[in-house]
Amino acid sequence: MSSLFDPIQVGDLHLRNRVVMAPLTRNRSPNAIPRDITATYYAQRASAGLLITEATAISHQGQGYADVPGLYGTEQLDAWKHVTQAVHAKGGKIVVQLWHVGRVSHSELQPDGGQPVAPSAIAAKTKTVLIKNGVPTFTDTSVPRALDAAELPGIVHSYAVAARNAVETAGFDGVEVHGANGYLLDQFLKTNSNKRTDDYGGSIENRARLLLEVTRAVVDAVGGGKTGIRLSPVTPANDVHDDDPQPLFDYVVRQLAPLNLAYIHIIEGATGGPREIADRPFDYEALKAAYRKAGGKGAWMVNNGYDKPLAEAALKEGDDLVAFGKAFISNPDLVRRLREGAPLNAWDKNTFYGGGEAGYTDYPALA
Ligand code: 8OZ
Repeated sequence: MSSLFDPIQVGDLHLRNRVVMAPLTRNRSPNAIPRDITATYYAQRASAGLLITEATAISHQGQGYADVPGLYGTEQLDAWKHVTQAVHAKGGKIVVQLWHVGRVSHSELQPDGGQPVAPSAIAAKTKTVLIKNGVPTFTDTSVPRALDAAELPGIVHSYAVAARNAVETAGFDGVEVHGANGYLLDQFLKTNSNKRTDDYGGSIENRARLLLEVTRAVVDAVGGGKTGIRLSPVTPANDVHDDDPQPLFDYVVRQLAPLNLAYIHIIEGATGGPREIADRPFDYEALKAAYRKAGGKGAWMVNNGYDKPLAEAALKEGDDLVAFGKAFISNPDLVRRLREGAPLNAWDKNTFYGGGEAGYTDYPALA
């Protein structure tokens, strides 16, 4: 039986252990450009088997929050290059999470102050963060406009361009398609946010179409061995809900199986919250079985509320990788602490989003 601390080959990537740093939004990139402290932050955590960056916008239209980074400008790519170099200098591996927020945005963050875009013109009952007079301020998201089907190829292309630039210019080891947490691709998947009557709405096949087109385009751009995807079948994050998620996600992973992805990353339950949701049951073992039965060979990565015993139990059940979120914020040396059974530093919620080094690069490692 493999342990959390054994190496593993994941697509093109050789990982030194199975402990993954989950993507974590930190809002410390003014003008969408990561600063030097971001290179320090990721390099401090480079002993993870794999680092997944915070969600990173593939286009200006894909931006939804103040001070989150992007991948669509030269300065952004140059800044990320410093991050990947710092991580590689420590022997780490890092992929970037490709993000389009869809309707979870505000006109102030959009090109020319326009409306955010979505499958349908239905506002998300959720907040975003704007900076008002220098102060991060929770603000209702704007009412989106429904995307015209003729705009979708351009969005697919933006993902592919961002993926290629991420690998070829910024030096990332790969990319993760953000298909989770109520952002654009998840909005297309789910019944409460997608009321379209064209080829991108209605049936499961239609609602999954954009996510699959995007993933295929990213695979064409950088290769399946450098591509992962994150899914959250039942999360209520950002006001998404599906009437029948099991057949939807079973279909999605069956379609992903032939793409030879590096990994499938599943958020179990409510993102950052309870692993079980009473009125949203879901069978994750059945999902994994559907992927394997369809010939899917990618690593199976699980996430949400894991500690060491739960992570070890997951590996025993045939999962391959475990992604830890908040514990990695407050423990740069989380891998060592888990291995040695050392106590973990507590995290400070007040410094999750925005600010500088406090609560970012100043959590102590073991001596
Ligand atoms: C927390 C705050 C803002 C964004 C996600 C990208 O949930 C996020 C996110 C998380 O995937």
